[in-house]
Parts: sequence; C-alpha cells; structure tokens
Amino acid sequence: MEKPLKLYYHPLSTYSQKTLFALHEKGVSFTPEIVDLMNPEGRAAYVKVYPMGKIPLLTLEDGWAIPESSIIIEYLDTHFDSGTRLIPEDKDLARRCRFHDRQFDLYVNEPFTKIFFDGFRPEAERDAKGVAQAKERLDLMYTYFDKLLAGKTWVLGETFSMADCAAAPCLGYLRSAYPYTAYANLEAYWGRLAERPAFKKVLAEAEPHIARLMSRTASTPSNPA
Ligand SMILES: N[C@@H](CCC(=O)N[C@@H](CS)C(=O)NCC(=O)O)C(=O)O
Repeated sequence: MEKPLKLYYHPLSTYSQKTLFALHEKGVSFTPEIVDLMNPEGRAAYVKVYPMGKIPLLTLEDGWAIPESSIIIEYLDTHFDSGTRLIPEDKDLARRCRFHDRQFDLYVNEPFTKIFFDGFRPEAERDAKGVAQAKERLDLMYTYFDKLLAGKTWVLGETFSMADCAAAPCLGYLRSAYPYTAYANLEAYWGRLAERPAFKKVLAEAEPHIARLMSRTASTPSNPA
C-alpha cells in the first residue's frame, strides 16, 4: 500500500541524505521516489513536480509539497512524535539547533559542493579561485566546529538534533574531498555520526550509487585536497 508521505530524492545528494537521516531517526515510513538530476529526462520529469528542480521534496497525501531539507525536518518533527526529537522543545536550544543547521548547510555543505563538482569539470573549465575560497571557508568552519565540539557528543551537547543530521552527509564526503583529520574533535564527531544506525542506513543506500557513479565517470574527481 502507498504510504501517505512521498520523498523525491537521490541517495547521493547531501540534502537528501540529511532528510533521510531524519526520517530514519524518527522511524517515519515513506514512499521513496528517486530523482536522477544528472539525467536530462529525469530532470525534465522532475521539474514538472517541482519547477525549482531541487531535491529533496516531500509530498503529502493532501497535495501539499514541502521543499527544503530543514523545512521537511521541521514538518516531520511537528507531526510525528515517534523516534528522536530533532528540534528541541527548549526555545534557546531550538534556536541554536537551527543556527547550526544553517552553518552546516550554508558554510560546510555549499563549499563542499563547490569543490566536489569542480573536480568533475574539464581542466579548462575549473574555477581555481572559487575552490580556493571554498577551502578557506571550510578551514574557518573546521576550526569553529572543532572548538564547539570539545567535550560534546553532538553539536548541542548531549542532545542529538537536526544540526547533526545536516552535519553528517557533508562531513562524510569531505573526509576525502577536503580532509579534516587535523581537527581531532571534528574527526571524533564524524566517527559518532557514522555509528548512528539511522545514518548507517543512509550510507548503505548510497553505496551502490557511489560505485555506479564512479564507473560511469570517465575521470573521477581528482582529490581536491
Ligand atoms: N536548500 C536546499 C538545497 C537543496 C539542493 O541544493 N539540493 C541539490 C542536491 S544535494 C540539488 O537539488 N541540486 C540540483 C540543482 O541545484 O539543480 C535544501 O536544504 O533542501
């Protein structure tokens, strides 16, 4: 039987992984709808569903569509009491959760995306300046989060939250794209994220797609680090 929630996503997309992590943490079931934006036909079909062409997108039985990973997670946390609470009830903790969610999306995930996709471009079309700026931003954020995470289990301390769902996908890819091994607290934090059963599920779904992507690409992205 069709489940009332449908998620349009791709297992390799960081923002999709963030949302999947949240869905698994909450134990919310959904109908998966994989969108391949790299395939022109897949993209053309998807923009009919969501003209912005961004994934993830959650659609509800009553016809509402919810884009934006953080907004989807807000929706899930408001409407489902099951599993992990992802936005704390305490208003100050909730504000810090949303702030760090923004930090990971805008200043870690976006620079990662810049570095990653630049690696797929032909040499002549690469944006060395843009990549250098992305690395500078990441250096700043690695320093910031390494300090913040000292003595903490999760970004908010002992409380796991949406901010950790935002952190895991980009930190996972950055381990090879722009390593942070020199930042011991951040490195240890990644280790804890990778052990969460809900994120293990996300990684297991991504694995065959990573293998397929690598075999499909004539030149794999050079390690931008
Ligand atoms: N702010 C959005 C970002 C979504 C986003 O950029 N998703 C990427 C995949 S990870 C995408 O759809 N890229 C395709 C495009 O920009 O055309 C969110 O949090 O959901």
